[in-house]
Amino acid sequence: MINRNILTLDEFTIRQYRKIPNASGELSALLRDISLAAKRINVEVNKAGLVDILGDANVTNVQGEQVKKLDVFSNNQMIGVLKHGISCAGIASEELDDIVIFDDDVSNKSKYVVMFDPLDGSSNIDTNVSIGTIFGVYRRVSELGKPCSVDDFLQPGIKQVAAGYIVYGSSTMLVYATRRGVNGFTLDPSIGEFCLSHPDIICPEDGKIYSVNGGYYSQYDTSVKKYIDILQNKTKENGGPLTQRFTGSMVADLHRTLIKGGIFMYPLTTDNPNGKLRLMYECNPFAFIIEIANGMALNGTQRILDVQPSNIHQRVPIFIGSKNLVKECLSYVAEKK
Ligand code: AHM
Ligand code: MG
Repeated sequence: MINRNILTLDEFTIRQYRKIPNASGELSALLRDISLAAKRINVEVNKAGLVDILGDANVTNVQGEQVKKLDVFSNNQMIGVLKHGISCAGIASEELDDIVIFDDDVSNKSKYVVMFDPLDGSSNIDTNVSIGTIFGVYRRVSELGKPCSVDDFLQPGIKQVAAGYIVYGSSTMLVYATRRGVNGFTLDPSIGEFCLSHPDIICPEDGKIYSVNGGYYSQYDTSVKKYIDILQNKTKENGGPLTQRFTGSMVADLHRTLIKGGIFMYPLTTDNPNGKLRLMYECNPFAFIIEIANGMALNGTQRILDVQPSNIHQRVPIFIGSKNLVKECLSYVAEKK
């Protein structure tokens, strides 16, 4: 009997699927594929600050390839691993206008489609703020054996079978959720593997941190302003005082919210009257993860996971995090309606 103190991502997912009768292991393979892309993206993200001394976008790298912008690089890595794997019939990416249907013998038999934001918060790269990759996995509704179709992608978030993110931060972590729970894995650079470090993550029911871009205060509607005023003025007696944090990198802000509790908001603004964040690549995956972890995610009137998408790139407002804070937020934000 080997004493295994450390469980790698692969060992963990295989352990999970062995518990499910007739499971094919496709989801496990898909997560392995995504983790490979994440490791490659991580290497490039770590080198981002060296671009000026190692070369710029017009220079070729050691493999003879052109050095590409990091978000294009990340997008290509995600597409590459999913196309060459056995589990994915097609993808949609925040970086691309249209869905990509893989349409080959293996992919046409694959059960899943994946929607992702390859490098969220990339405007933060210059200043070393954490950035991330976000993904949501859906079971196809189109016929197996044929190419997947746009209907596979236009499913509400509640239909996700798994969702996750990678945060390239002080450590690199991969966190993913299935209906069985949310688990976090930290990249051990010495063996190049993601290792289980945060089993069974639960988002605390309350939190001390709220996260919103206060610079847009004048652009928020009255009900949102009122709720922000309430948060700012909480005293010890009513659960305060609270801390405000907003990095401009959703993955970093929501990773903190998931672990420590709190609320993250990106409401409607006059500049972004439909909201800024994308339903399919940003909001649905995080809504799924936070809900599985016992939190809540709303668009102001409705659960994010129930929103029926009409367009793969549609945007939504979002209020997400600890259950009690999101409920409290709703009591103000819904007042207007
Ligand atoms: P991106 O997909 O172009 O990187 O934009 C998404 C990011 C989120 O990570 C973050 O929460 C938000 O944009 C910040 O936007 P703003 O600078 O408008 O507050
Ligand atoms: Mg994004």
